[in-house]
Parts: sequence; C-alpha cells; structure tokens
Amino acid sequence: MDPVSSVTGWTVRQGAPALIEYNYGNGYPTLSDPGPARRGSRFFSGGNSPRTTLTQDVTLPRTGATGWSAVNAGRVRYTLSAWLGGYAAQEDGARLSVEFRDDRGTPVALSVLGPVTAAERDSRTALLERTAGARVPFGARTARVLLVLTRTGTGTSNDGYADAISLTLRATGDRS
Ligand SMILES: [Ca+2]
Repeated sequence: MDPVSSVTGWTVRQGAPALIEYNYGNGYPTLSDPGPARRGSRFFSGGNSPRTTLTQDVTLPRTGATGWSAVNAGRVRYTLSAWLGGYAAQEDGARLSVEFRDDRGTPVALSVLGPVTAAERDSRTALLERTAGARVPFGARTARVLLVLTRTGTGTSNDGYADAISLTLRATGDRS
C-alpha cells in the first residue's frame, strides 16, 4: 500500500511524514532489515520534507502509583524508547525527545534519543533501539514527545526512520 501521512495521536508540526509499509520496497527498510521484533506494518519516515516534526502531548496520571503525588515523592521513573534509523550511508536521521513540564508549562527535564548515525548502522539501512530513562522530576505534570526526522543527504527523500516509540512510567519503592 502507498505511504500515508496522517498519524493518529500525533500532531504534525513541520513537513509531512510518510508512514511506509515494511513491504513497500524501493530501498526502504524491509521486514528482514534490522528493526524492532514486533514492528507492525509501518514505520515513520520524513517523507519528502527536509525536516519533518511531530509531537504528542501527554498529561501524566493524576492519581495512583505513578500519579502526581508519587512523582513529587520521587517514586516514579520513566523510560523513553524508540527504534531509530536511516538509509544506507546517508546521514538522514531521526531524533526522539521527551520534555517534562510543570503546571506552568516550564520544562523540568529532557531526554533525547538519536539520531542514529550511518556509522552506527554500519552504513546499512536499519533501525536500532535507543532508550533513556530517569526519575520523573518534582512538579512534572505533562510530557511532550517530539519526533524530528531530518534530511541531510542528497535527493528528495527524508530517510529519517522511526518505529516502536514508547514512553512508560514505573513506580519505584525508593528514591532511586
Ligand atoms: Ca535521503
């Protein structure tokens, strides 16, 4: 099937993403290239825009083991995870970040994944797993997840790729 450009749950801020099937061919990542084990049918690419950005805003749980009071007690950790990649020896790439904000919208923490370089991919078309995590900071109420797909090589195709994006919260028993 042809690529699609609307992405449920995400807001396109810049450019136009293309969600491409792993069986699309044309040199794009396939089901046999390195990537997530459970990769579904499509992955994010940057389409034909030099820079494509998407955001997803999340309100942290108000109550419960990962709720606001647990956050303020230092008892919640987050993990940001994604598979990021690119095409052959090109340096087109994907970067994923999460920015936690307090009730005034002021940033209180930031984690960034990628981009995965061509050297890290051994100059082959691939998506590689990247993760980061830390304690959710005091006062955090919302999180903005930002995906940036950037074209740096020649040609029109923005071959920053991403898939299996997740942000998870976990209650901890101590102030680790
Ligand atoms: Ca390219």
